[in-house]
Amino acid sequence: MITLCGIPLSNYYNKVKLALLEKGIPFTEDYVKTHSDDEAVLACTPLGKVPFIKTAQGALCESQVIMDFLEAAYPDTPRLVPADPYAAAKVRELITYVELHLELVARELYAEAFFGGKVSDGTKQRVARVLPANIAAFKRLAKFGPYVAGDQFTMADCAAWVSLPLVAQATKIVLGEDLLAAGGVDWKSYAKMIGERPHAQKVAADRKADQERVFGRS
Ligand SMILES: N[C@@H](CCC(=O)N[C@@H](CS)C(=O)NCC(=O)O)C(=O)O
Repeated sequence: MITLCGIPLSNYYNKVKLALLEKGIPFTEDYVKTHSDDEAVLACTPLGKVPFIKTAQGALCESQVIMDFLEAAYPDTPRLVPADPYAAAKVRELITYVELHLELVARELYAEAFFGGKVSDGTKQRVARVLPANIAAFKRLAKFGPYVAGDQFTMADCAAWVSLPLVAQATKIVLGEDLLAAGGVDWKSYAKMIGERPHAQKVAADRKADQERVFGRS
């Protein structure tokens, strides 16, 4: 049995959780906070980032590594990448764009957007400069047909559904403009459509409950 470790507030945790649920893979959850100095945790996730999983063979960290492991280790569950190697690579290409070129750039704003901190003007200027170009590039690849990679639900939707709203919210709160919407990405309709899936509803409910527990608000 797989154990998913991390926190339900984490987008990367929820990316893997949605995949586990969509694939019908049995798992349990273990609440493990970020920035742990516990040697047992660092042995599983050396940077202390979440999520990580524990398997019968050992631990694995990095959400996309975990996704690819699940896809390979559970071939008889619903596929989250097409069988065709090129189509599968196009799905992973989109995930890279969402996470490396959108989410990781917007992440620099999270301290101020979500956690009561401050980010420097230099950081804001950098994000405001880099993100519009990256969003335009993402738009060239994304299909929204209706799923982000085309007409099938894939692991790119697990990644996009958890991260696009954060990019939009962080830029709106800190820069005063939702750069995704400004760039012509109708992320709200997309997030609503994916959010209607029963497994996405479960992920969202667990996230909301954790947010209320931690911050006393949703
Ligand atoms: N590339 C990692 C990113 C994971 C990540 O950044 N997780 C956040 C929580 S959403 C975290 O652990 N942050 C703490 C840190 O960066 O030290 C993955 O895909 O798993």
